[in-house]
Amino acid sequence: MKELKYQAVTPKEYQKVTPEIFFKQRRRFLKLGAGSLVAALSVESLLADIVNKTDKLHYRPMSDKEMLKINRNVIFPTPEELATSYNNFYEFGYSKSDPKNKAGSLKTSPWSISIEGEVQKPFVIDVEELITKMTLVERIYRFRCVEAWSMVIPWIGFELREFINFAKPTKEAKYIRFTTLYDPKQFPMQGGFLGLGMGSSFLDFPYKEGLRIDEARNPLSMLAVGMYKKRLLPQNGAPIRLVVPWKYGYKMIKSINKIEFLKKQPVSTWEAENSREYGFYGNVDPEVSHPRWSQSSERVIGQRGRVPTLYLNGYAKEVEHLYAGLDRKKLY
Ligand SMILES: Nc1nc2c(c(=O)[nH]1)N[C@H]1C(S)=C(S)[C@@H](COP(=O)(O)O)O[C@H]1N2
Ligand SMILES: [Mo]
Repeated sequence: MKELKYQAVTPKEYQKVTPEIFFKQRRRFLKLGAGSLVAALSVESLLADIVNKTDKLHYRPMSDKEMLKINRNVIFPTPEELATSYNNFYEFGYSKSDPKNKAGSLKTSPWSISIEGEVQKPFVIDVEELITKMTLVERIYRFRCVEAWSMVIPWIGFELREFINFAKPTKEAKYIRFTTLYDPKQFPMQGGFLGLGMGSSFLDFPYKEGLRIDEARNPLSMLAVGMYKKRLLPQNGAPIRLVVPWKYGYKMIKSINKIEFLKKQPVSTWEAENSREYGFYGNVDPEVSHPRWSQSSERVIGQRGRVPTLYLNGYAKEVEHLYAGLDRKKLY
């Protein structure tokens, strides 16, 4: 596979896609003085290729208490080792270690994607060819699973709106649906419980997810083909997966091989399984509890303790307008 050529995050862009809190926090961190020099330096080196040191930002300094809470979930990207070994990919099993242990055999090249439904002309394209037609960018996003844990992931991919323009949907297209490859030979759980081909597992495979077309066109929405400056590994949804940072992780469907434009709101896989617990919207909201647990705080993978969950995962400024007038309880 060819090396990924992508545009690294510019300070301006970073500011656009990353909560202000990040910048406030970073400044505060750097101001702590000699005692924190080592920590500050390591933060600087972590970010050296991401954020230009001359960026001018207006901000309200945070209290030390706030800082201690926030720096854990925003400043530090999750160690790559954790992001590639603690995964949800039910096609390989229910445990967090199954994807890494079992996904190695997934054949991700060649990989074609079929574009169907409300488009001027349906077509099939290989993911490698698609990549050459899109503008690859790096985006560092917070990532929040519905199970109340979180990470910070440096993705590489392209904006979904660029793909939508390329796919040329008709005016009738109000929703977009993504489907994971169906191949029980490669995804053991698709073959039924324990891969024995007896009945079906608890999920109705292939995994499907959907977005409203305006959500999909939001500049934060992307199709990722890499993370940590490299191609996606199979356990993270190679060769191509959805990334929508203000929604719970279950929306971020992996290993996509079909994209359809639809007139009507589709039913997602988890929604079909239990719509009370996993709605179509899946918006991160600390005030709307999961029926079995609170969503007001989260466990940051690789850190101790919990931090407060942010409304729309910290991206309210960018996406809140999409939900004006809608009941937050119904956006779960
Ligand atoms: N096809 C498919 N996509 C999927 C899943 C899955 O089981 N199958 N799990 C989802 C859930 S619940 C989460 S939290 C994220 C996990 O992504 P990660 O393993 O890269 O962190 O993938 C999402 N995409
Ligand atoms: Mo999840």
